[in-house]
Amino acid sequence: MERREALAFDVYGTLVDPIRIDTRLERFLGPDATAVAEAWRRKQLEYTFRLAAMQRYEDFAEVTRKALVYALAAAGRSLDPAQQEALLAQYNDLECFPDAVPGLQRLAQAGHTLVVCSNGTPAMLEALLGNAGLRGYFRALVSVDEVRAFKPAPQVYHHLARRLGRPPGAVRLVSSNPFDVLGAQAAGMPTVWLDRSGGLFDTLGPPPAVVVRALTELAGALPAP
Ligand code: 2OP
Repeated sequence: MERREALAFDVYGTLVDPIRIDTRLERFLGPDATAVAEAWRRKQLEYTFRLAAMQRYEDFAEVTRKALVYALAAAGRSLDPAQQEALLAQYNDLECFPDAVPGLQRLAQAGHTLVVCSNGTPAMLEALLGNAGLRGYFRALVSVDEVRAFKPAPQVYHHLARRLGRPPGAVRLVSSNPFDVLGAQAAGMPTVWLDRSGGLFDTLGPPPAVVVRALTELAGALPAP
């Protein structure tokens, strides 16, 4: 029997694929596109971690813009402002993973409460999830912008729990990002690791008890009450 849970989904890398922006980058950069997309994502996350460590905040749209400029420079490439704007607009229209819609459908049918918890700004999340056809599954979009901190700062997860009116132990974070899984665990939340990497988890801590390879497995993998 499935227990009805409050499930909070990470977005980038979990529901939508930030690396697939390489198809748009290809028009401008040809064969460098995938390497630049990967460097862009790595730098974007690095900036969020560094801002969190410095206890400073610039929103995710700004961080994403600065990370793009860095990734282009690191590859020895440059794009004109209109091309950069086109890429940043595309960041709100990323491809969703093929298991996202069927997985969320099953969870919604089973009666679970679904929300999003993301580094994205509220405007980014509304646009992105609307464009991906996912918005309707979520009761709330919880953005780190509301506490001006980035994952894995504990205040993000405590804020998520407050928004849901539940203690942290009664909200389960679902993420493909190990740093997010471990951050939520450190804040007292049960978690699910969505393994999109072929088994490579962080060595900072053990993977959670619930690991799935696709969102379509999740409804059947949640522990019985
Ligand atoms: C998210 O917060 C960590 O990028 C990831 O959606």
